[in-house]
Amino acid sequence: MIAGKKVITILGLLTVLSTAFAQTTEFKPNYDESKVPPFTLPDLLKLNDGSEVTAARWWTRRRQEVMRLFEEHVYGKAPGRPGTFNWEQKSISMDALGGKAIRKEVTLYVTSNQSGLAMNLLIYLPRNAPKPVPVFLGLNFYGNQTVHSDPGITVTESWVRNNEELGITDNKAPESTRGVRASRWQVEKLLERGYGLATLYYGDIDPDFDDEFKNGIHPYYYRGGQRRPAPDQWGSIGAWAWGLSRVVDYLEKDSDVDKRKIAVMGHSRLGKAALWAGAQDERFALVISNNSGCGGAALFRRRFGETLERINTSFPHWFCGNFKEYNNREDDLPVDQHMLIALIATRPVYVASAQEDLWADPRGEFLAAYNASKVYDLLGAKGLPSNQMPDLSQPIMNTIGYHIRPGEHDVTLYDWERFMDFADLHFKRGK
Ligand code: GTR
Repeated sequence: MIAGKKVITILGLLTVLSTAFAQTTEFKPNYDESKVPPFTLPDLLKLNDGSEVTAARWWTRRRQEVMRLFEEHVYGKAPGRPGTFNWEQKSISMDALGGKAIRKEVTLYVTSNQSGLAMNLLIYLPRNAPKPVPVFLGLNFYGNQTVHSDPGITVTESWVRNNEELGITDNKAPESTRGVRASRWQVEKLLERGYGLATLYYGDIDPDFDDEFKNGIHPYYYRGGQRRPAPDQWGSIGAWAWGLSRVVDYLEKDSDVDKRKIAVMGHSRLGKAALWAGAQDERFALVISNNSGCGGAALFRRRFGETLERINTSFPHWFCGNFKEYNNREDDLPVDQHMLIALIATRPVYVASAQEDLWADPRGEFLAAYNASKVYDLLGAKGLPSNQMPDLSQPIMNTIGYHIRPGEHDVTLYDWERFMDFADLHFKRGK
């Protein structure tokens, strides 16, 4: 008995030690191009049964196949458009930002009785531009009040991630967070060029922490005693993408907005969500990924910077359960991210990288966009012309667009100016 107890104690000790070891062994990202392993990308232009994909077959078969693969293995299936959906305009100003803008706040509900999940949308429209106007839609990280110092914006009351730099310490956004992310949104510049902006806090759809999907949108769709999404059902990125589509449900009804000219834009984890939203929902006329990296525009198989295992470890709630099967097995994953970008074809898609953002693997982002070009070219649109990355600040603007700029992981005025150039080009607008 006593010997048995000792064995158990030693085993216990070993478990504690090995867990502590696993937690302290630091992940060392590869930043050396010569250490990128050789790999073969899954062929976009072969059906699962091996037959060739023609332009017609892309639309009738291959696109659906690729979509199913992403749903089943990467982001999980989302529930689609809800039966009951309504909204309420919470505020409107016809002379916001010194008369330059119309500002609206609209709350979107997923239930008919307006209790439950509320997504608070902020919209700026250029006041003097002829309506309807094209709009950029993007999720924000810390609440709508961060996108501009405009005192008319309601400060979010939702749970937000703590961020010492922004003075958020108790998961609640203080007044002082007004405008702290203004440089990432460039509201005035958008308005000057005739664009509107629609934005909402991503945590209104699903708060960004691993609570095993008890909060946020997921529980609204549990069926028959279900307690968390099944392994092939949506994680948080799937939920954020779903929320972006719910905003389009509303924007389509707003007569100030040109519903044929809605561009979805996202940075970093929200760039991952923007790409997945754009892939699934063809109402997004244009899609922009900014520094979206692993699980966004970057190729998993390069294992450069953030890796598949690393992202599943740091953010176990982002992808579907099945995705964890591919930790350290990138080559077995039936897709890679060039296929995600190809799902957007032939709508315009723009991928933006930053030189110092090695964690997001700029070359991997470029190569995914380049390899998606096969589908664009097959369908008569123009992808990226070469597998050589352009120089810094030398944007390419075909139906697939790309730039890499100097600097770090961020959204800058330079990025926005290129996004607007790209939108001008495809929405056929003069400068
Ligand atoms: C990092 C994560 C990246 C990216 C980024 C962000 O911690 O590893 O994949 O999503 O966060 O969203 O800012």
